[in-house]
Amino acid sequence: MKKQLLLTIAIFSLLTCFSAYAENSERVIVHFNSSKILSGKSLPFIIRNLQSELEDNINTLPSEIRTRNQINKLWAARAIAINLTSEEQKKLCRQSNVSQIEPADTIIPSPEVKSDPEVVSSSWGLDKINASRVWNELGIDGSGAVVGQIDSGVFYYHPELEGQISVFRDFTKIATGEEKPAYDNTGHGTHTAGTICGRRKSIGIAPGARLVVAKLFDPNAGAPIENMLSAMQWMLDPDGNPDTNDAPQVVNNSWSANGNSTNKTFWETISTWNVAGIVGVFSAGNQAYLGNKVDIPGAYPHSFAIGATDENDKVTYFSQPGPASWNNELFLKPDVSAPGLNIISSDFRGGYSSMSGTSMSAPHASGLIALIHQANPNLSVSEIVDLCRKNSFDIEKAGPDNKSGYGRIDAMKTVKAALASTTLKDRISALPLILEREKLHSKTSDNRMSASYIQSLLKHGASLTQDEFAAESAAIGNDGNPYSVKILRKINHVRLFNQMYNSLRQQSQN
Ligand SMILES: [Ca+2]
Ligand SMILES: [Ca+2]
Repeated sequence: MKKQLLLTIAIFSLLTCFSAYAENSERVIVHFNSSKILSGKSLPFIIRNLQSELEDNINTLPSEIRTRNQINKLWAARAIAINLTSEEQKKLCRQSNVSQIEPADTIIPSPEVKSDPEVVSSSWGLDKINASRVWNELGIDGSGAVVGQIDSGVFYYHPELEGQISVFRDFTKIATGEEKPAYDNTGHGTHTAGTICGRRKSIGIAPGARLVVAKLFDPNAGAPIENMLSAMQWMLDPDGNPDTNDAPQVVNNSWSANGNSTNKTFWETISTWNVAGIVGVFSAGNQAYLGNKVDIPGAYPHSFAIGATDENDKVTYFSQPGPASWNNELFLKPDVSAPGLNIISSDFRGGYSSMSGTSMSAPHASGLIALIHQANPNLSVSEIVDLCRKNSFDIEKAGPDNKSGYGRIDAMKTVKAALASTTLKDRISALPLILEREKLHSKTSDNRMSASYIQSLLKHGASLTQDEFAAESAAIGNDGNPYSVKILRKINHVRLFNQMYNSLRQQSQN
């Protein structure tokens, strides 16, 4: 059985290897077979393990190849980018640990900027998914969460995004790796960033979240897959130090490549994100009218694809449907849908503009995941995806369908379910992690991230019944966490204050 599997892999390698045939030396991605399963491990362990696994694979290459300059080590993808002649490619194809060789300069098209002629209404999407109810009734606004964004960059000085951008890197010119202040020259990224975390509470789903921004797209210029794989890998370790946990918990990807294929370029990187606890959110694609199914990487069974809905909860004419097909098996896609028609958000020239596309839907879902993270920081990627699916509002055909997936996302219902899946004790125990993240992602003396996270704990504690609070107090009192006692004391004060306030109010009414 094992032998048969290896044989299948070998045939697959030969088939895909020769497709990259070229006379002269060309830049290619060499993909290696994945071996180790790393789920349940810490992020530093995962990163170091993948890095050393890649070194082992590089060491199996002929010495004249492995000592070559300009090898780009794409450990998250279990791959390298390198210049090879066609003879060398053929030679590597015969190696048992090489699964695929493909051109590195295949272009992922720049996401279309579909500007609507005029601003037609307020940001209806935010109300439709009940985001403001989550802030007001549950005290949760995404504080403590970090969201990654792979797009056209962000206009740093937009008032909606002031203080929201933690790190920026320009991947359009990968060779220079030059650090610059965040900028956006198409408008697409500033718009999606506003929907994720615009902080004036009029356009952003998670105004408390911070952004890690990778710029990949220039006007009318797509991104070569080598740059894209590099940016996706960078999300796991933005500061280049595997021991610091500065990775985002969700990465918004309002881009896609043609899905009617068996293209697995991004397959391993998505798997790596998943074991690292990073939810990859992808737009489904905007060409349903051409008969296209959901694009990759959203079409992969292990990634999260978002379709677009309008104000009446109808899937838009452009939103690409499922199902997706892998290894002769069909998968329901998109996973869920979110507002994507006439969406108002931040404009890269300042002010606001309206845009349409599944590009606008994905950031609604990414913002929701930041909210979920504040409610329960201990959920795995599959648990988060599951919560989003199960708590969506059913639309189109009854039950899960290949137009809308599980339905249109509902932030209130989903975040409530996330809160119900945890305890106050577990939320408090995540505080050291949030404080570490704040140190890595906040400007000096800004403690907005942890302060708002703690505020939401107080709100949670105040909302418990007397019995629930007694049970939580007993559990928290024994956990030996120095933060717990302090926070418990604060919650006690809030509860006593509320009791006093309510009885005074009652007296005055009598
Ligand atoms: Ca790091
Ligand atoms: Ca349905």
